[in-house]
This record gives sequence, C-alpha cells and structure tokens, in this order.
Amino acid sequence: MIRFLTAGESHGKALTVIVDGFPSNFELTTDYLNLHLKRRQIGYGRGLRMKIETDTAEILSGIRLGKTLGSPISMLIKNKDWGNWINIMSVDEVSSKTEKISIPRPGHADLTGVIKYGFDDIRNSIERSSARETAARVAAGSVARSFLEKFGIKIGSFVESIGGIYPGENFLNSLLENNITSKFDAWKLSQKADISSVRVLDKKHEVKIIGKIKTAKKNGNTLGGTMVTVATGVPAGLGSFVHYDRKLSTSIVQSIMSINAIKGVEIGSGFQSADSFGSESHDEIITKRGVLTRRTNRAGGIEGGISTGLPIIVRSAMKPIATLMSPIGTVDLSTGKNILARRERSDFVAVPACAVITESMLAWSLAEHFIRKFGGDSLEETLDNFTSYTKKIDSRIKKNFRN
Ligand code: EPS
Repeated sequence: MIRFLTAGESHGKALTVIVDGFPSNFELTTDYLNLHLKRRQIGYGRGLRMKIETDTAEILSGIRLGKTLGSPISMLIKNKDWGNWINIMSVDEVSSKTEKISIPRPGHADLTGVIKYGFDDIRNSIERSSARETAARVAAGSVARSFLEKFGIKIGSFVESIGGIYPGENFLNSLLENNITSKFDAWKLSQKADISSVRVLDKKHEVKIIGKIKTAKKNGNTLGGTMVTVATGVPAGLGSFVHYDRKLSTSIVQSIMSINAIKGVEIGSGFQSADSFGSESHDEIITKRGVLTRRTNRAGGIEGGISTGLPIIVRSAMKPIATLMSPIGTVDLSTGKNILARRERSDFVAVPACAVITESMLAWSLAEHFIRKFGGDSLEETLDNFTSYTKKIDSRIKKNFRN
C-alpha cells in the first residue's frame, strides 16, 4: 500500500512529506515536482503570501540519478516567509512576548481547533489548518502522477465556476454526454486552463469572473467556486464493489473532500442524476471497433466502485475563503463579547489553485488502487502485470461468454 505523511506549520521553517510504497525504477525529476508546485501558486485573487513564496521541493531521499529506488521518498519545501515569523514560530520558548489571538474567524478551524486541542492561542489552530499544507500534498500527489503517466494515465482540471458564474457552454457536459476515451488527454485540459488567470476554458467566462473577483476584493469579501478534475487512460477494473472501503469512488471522494475548504464532491453527473429518469442517467453499453465501451460517461468513469475505462470525472465545490477583510460577527474568547472577526492575511479566491490540488489528490487515489491491483516492486514488474491484464480484457470476456 502507498502512503504519505505531511508535516509543517504555515509559518514554520518548512513543510516536509514522506511518500512510501512506490516501485523502483520510474523516472522522477525535481523539475516535474516543481512544475506542479508552481501551478498550485497561480490564480488571480490570491493574497500576498504567494508573492513571497516560490515553492520548490528538495528531494532528500528515495531517488537516485533521476529514478526511484523503491525506498521512502522524502521531500522538503521551505517556507520563505518563516524569516518574518522566527520569534512567533520559535520551537523553543522566547523571552519576547508573542501576541495571543482570541478572536476566531467563522468558517475557519480557529474555534473548533481551540476547543479540541485546548489551546490558549488561536495561532496554534491557524498554523496547521492553513491551506499551506497542500503544497506538501501536491509534492506527494506529483509522485503518484508521474508514476501513473508511465501507464498512459493523465490528469487535468479546469475551473467550472467562481462566485456562481458559469460558462455559456460547459465543457463538463461534453465530458458527461460523450464517449471521448481514445482522443482525449486530460493533461491537455490543464494546459489550456493554465493559460487563463482563473483556470477557465473560455476567455469571455474569464472576463466575467475577474469582474466578480474585483467586486469581492473591493468589498473586502471572498468567493468560492466549482472545479472539474479528470483522469484519462485509466484502465477498467480499478477499485471493487466487495467492501465500502475498496471502492475507487470512496477513495476519490475522501481525497478530494480532505482538501481545505472543499464542501462538496460528486462523481460524473452526481447530484443532477438524482433529478433524472434512469434512462437519462445511465450510460448505454455499446461496442466500438469490437471493443466494449459506453455511449456516454454520466457515471464519471466508475460503476459499482470500479473504473469502467472511461475518463474519471470529479466535480468539487470550494466554499469562499473564511478570512474576510470586511469581517462578519464572532465572539472574543478573552472577553465573551460580540465583535467582528479578525483579519488575517489571506486569499480572496483560491479556486484555481484548489483545482491543481484536486489533480494531485485524484492522482493519489488512482495510484493507490493501481498499485493495489497491479503490485510490483519495480516499474518493469508493474508494467508486465498491467500489460498482461489490459491486453486480455476483451478476449477474456469473449472466452467466458461465447464458448
Ligand atoms: C496558503 C498560504 C497561506 C494562505 C492560504 C494558502 O498563507 P498566509 O496564511 O501566510 O497568508 O495564503 O491559506 C488560506 C487561505 C487559509 O485560509 O488557510 C498556501 O500556501 O496555499
């Protein structure tokens, strides 16, 4: 089984992550990790912190001469901003007084954190609950992603809406209503989205969204949005229906839901399918050039918790960032009195960056099920297992049913 563990506070010295369980001999470069870390920093509407940081991963172990060793891969991402927080974030006690925060922001982990951990300073909640931690997740997810690419599995995403502004023509509908298996490479989708400052696919849509973000900023407000994350080249047969925790869908939804500020995740046509007739929500099974496939992909590439071989389509909703420059009401824990919430440097919108994080988390879930199915200690062994399985899918069905 693969696993990863991140550590680090938002304004501490660095984030660290250990990734374990991947086979040896697959290529992984620092440049590849840094490309995705950089993508996580992008987007119109982000705050000042992203101007300070240039996130790069230093690989400390697990890779030699550009290839994985099969041993744990550990990585370090320095927080440049730590230089401004040395006293406040000191590991050892300091003689200078550090200001204690007693005013929780609604919507953040400020209050739940102090209740749960018995803190006397909200700073202790803020640090680890910050979305800064997702930089470490992108590093981990990029290891998974690089591995999956060796098998032709590609991942991409785009922003579907910000602040309730949707595109005139929603590409999500084409993904759900067509079978685009062979032609489509999800990474190309990301490359197109990355050109836009809010990671949408259409210029007119971008202009409208930027207008709305400007209004939010002017009013000291924040916005959320929805994202679509796609994986192509995923073979049929990942996941299982035999147990709740073996379903591919279970793992994907958990992974995406774990990202800061995510409040909704659906696979395929999700909530919309609840409003449709069965005949409108399922994907007819057909043969294309002698191969079994589906006419549409409303299931989002998963049936019965198992991948169908069609693109995996995940849609997720991010709530607006909790820190408001024109704050809403809260209670000062030191006085018990009603007061407006504290301002803390933050982003106005982080949906474009969040979409990049969903790519990493989707990669992780797919790699988890991929390695569970195909195993192998080296890339060559995994490739052998993968090829022998995928090559025979159709002939096996014919043999089982037609003899
Ligand atoms: C983030 C770093 C944080 C925030 C943001 C994401 O940095 P700072 O707190 O120093 O400004 O910009 O986190 C939040 C919006 C949040 O609510 O936690 C990052 O690296 O992505």
